[in-house]
Amino acid sequence: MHQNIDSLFTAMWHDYVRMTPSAAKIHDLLAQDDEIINDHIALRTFNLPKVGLPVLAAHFEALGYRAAGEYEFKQKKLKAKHFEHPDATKPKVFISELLVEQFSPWLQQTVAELVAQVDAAAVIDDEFLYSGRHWQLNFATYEKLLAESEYAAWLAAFGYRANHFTVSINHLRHYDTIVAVNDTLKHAGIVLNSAGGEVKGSAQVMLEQSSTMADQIPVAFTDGDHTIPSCFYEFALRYPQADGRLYSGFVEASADKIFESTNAKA
Ligand code: OOG
Ligand code: NI
Repeated sequence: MHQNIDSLFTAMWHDYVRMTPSAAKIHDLLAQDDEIINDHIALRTFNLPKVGLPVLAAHFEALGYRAAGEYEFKQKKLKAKHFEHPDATKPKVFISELLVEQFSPWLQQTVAELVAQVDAAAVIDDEFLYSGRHWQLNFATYEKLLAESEYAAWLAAFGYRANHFTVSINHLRHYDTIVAVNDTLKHAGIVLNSAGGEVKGSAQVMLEQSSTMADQIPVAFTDGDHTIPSCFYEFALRYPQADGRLYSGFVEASADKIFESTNAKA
């Protein structure tokens, strides 16, 4: 387990930027002379005991994080939880898991074979949360997974690492609205995820979110390199609750569309 929250997120950021070259560019574009505050990261996994959501969560719980919200995505066959730290300046963590038993026998068998290749000791290593893929994967299997579940294919290709970081718009001095952030990004040629509209959520649900479409990078499969969607960047504006504190949860209907940021562009 990691000893320190900040060093864990720094290590995850370095891995994430390698997967997502545009994130470094966007970070600099929005930062100007400000510091960028990370609202949250997200991790994905399969719901098999060796690597399930609780296994990933344990790394954060050991650092003082506590489960704070639960979410279900029936169509995508996913469950998720989010975790918060008592120190509200620490990023929130959104962890989802694929409900493997709801898929075809072929997918269940394939995922079992991938997870069987994970060293049981690796999952408690300090580095696990930015260690990537722990299995062999050929491109035909990736494409066949993609036909059943985009999430399964992404996870098979990229494994254990942050699939996004999130710019806290609340902490950007030069932006008051998510639309202004989106406009800056589009002017810079960044493609946003428009599933369900560029802005997901509203002041009524106390959270507005937008995201880029994932970068495309070459990934090594056992039978050669293929360029596929990697990771994306998210932007979140949170609204104050009655008690004056910013809403700290997630919104199922919005999250459902954010997942699609790793889809291949149409
Ligand atoms: C997580 C998607 C949900 C949010 O902020 O609602 C999410 C994922 O793509 O793994 O990040
Ligand atoms: Ni997110």
